[in-house]
Amino acid sequence: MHRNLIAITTALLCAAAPAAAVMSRANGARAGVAAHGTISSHAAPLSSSHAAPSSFVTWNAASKTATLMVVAAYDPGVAGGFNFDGYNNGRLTFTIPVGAHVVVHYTNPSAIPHSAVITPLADHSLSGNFPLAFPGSASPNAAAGVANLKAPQTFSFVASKAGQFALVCGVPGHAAGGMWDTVTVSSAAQATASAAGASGSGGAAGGSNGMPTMHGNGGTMGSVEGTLTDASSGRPIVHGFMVLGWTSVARVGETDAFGHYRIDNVPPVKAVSAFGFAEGYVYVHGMPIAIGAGQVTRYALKMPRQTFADAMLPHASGATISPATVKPGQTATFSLHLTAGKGGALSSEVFAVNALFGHVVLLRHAGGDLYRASYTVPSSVAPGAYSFAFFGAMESCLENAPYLRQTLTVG
Ligand SMILES: [Cu+2]
Repeated sequence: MHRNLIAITTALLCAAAPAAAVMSRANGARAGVAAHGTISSHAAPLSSSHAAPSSFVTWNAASKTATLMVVAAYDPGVAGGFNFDGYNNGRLTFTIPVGAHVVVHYTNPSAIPHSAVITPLADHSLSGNFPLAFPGSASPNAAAGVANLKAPQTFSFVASKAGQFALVCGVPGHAAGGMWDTVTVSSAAQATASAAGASGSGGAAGGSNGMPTMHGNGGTMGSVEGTLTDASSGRPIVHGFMVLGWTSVARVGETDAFGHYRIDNVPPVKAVSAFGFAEGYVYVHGMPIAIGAGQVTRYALKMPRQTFADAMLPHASGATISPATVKPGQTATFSLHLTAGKGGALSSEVFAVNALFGHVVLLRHAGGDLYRASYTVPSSVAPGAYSFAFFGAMESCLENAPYLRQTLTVG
């Protein structure tokens, strides 16, 4: 059987911070992230928990055409935005007459990239690389997705065979995290949509990315704390990294046995990117968050497990730190050999991190497969031996696993 695979395409969406506006408010107010704008293609407000399923489909009997309105993250409160039209985990069902023309208008008002793919129902829990159910049944560059998409991407196909299919997000890990609904192609007389069960906001299969909140810490610098948890099980992720402002403030925290991280003494900034990385998980590009003077920003991420074959992942080798012992204020050279996996191109996110060290060492391309950084150890770093985790990401949100380790001794 021929499977029409969607190529994983290169895009900057995992690597670049989305341009969402961030508002900082003092003392207990939510550090609101204005990631959810209005949707030009649909009149219903985003804050409504559910719109009638029938409002997302129209049927033209004369032309035998079903028009679907598919809005990713329609309801930011359902599974952290990992939903279509407010529904996740298959709860929304589009029913399409066999042989119908199907036109899908896809939008995504959120700052997290998503896409829309119609795939066989049996494939809905793949980590990525979803086969197309019908030629043309996906939004462009579905593996990368697109964020802040207000003008619809429109794609169309012919529902040429009866069967059970799924509408999934093609960004790796998102469908496995619950971002899918159901499409039934049958002998129905007209296209309809219906919903089953409750919303997924408290469900077992959570999505990603809640909203950050803030409270006072009494100082002049800011702090960030929160958790990294498994998007499917809800269990804490241990030894995961929260990377804050990888090209700016370049700070990092690591999760403990409760999945909790905290990063202190962060300079106040209106918006800084936040990424969750953990071995065995698809990395999560979170919302830009605000750091306030004297404030603690709380930010939690739910991360989807990655289940790709090793060949898809980037391959890392030869991590070194030289010299292995330095004093504060002295420079060490960090290097790593890194090659892309079959899943796409490498991004610029190549890191050596240790949370007690606290600062992100960003390795830059130095020719061939070599990535390198000459890093001057800040005088604020306490003496000690720091085991750095080395990893590099691909633009498809995958990174090498396991992470490589090298120790730098400061003192
Ligand atoms: Cu998605």
